[in-house]
Amino acid sequence: MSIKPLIILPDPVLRQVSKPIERVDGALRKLADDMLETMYDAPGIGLAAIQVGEPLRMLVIDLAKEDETPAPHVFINPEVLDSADQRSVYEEGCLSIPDYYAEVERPAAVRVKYLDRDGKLQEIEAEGLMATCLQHEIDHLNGVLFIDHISKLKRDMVVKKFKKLARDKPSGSKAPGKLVG
Ligand code: GNR
Ligand code: NI
Repeated sequence: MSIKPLIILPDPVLRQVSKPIERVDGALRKLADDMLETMYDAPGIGLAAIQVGEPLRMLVIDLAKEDETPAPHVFINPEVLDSADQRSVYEEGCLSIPDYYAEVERPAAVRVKYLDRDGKLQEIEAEGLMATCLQHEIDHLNGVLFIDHISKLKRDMVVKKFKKLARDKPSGSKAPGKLVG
């Protein structure tokens, strides 16, 4: 298992639409394990493959608290079959947008079909945090970020801040990006 570097806003990779997975094999399960390890290390409660630079329709979620037994879930080619009319609001964050949080309104419950890590077709009826997290992660598979669900004013502010951060301190370097300008 290995921890992979996270892709951070405004990297255009995050806007890619991820591709359906054609076969659930050992290499894919290895990627799922690496994603789980990366998510636990961060730490976060969910992670989409595109956040580690793999444009594949796979996501992992573990909602167990730190003092609870881990409960890793792998979702391959997830599809929302139904959404509740009822909405719920959660304060969301994203490992690709570090240290920024905002309230997002989404359907309070969703029915999702997916393949599990054995390639077996499954269906889940999720509510509460699981419903929110699944929708947040499925958005990633479509190149959508939680800031796309907040006001344009707030979104523009966040994007501007992360563009400046990337300019001042390019990823993989500890030194400032430029000497002047
Ligand atoms: O760790 C995460 N926490 C979180 C909190 C509320 C709603 C969604 C999330 S997902 C996020 C990890 C992440 O960025 N997944 O893509
Ligand atoms: Ni996210």
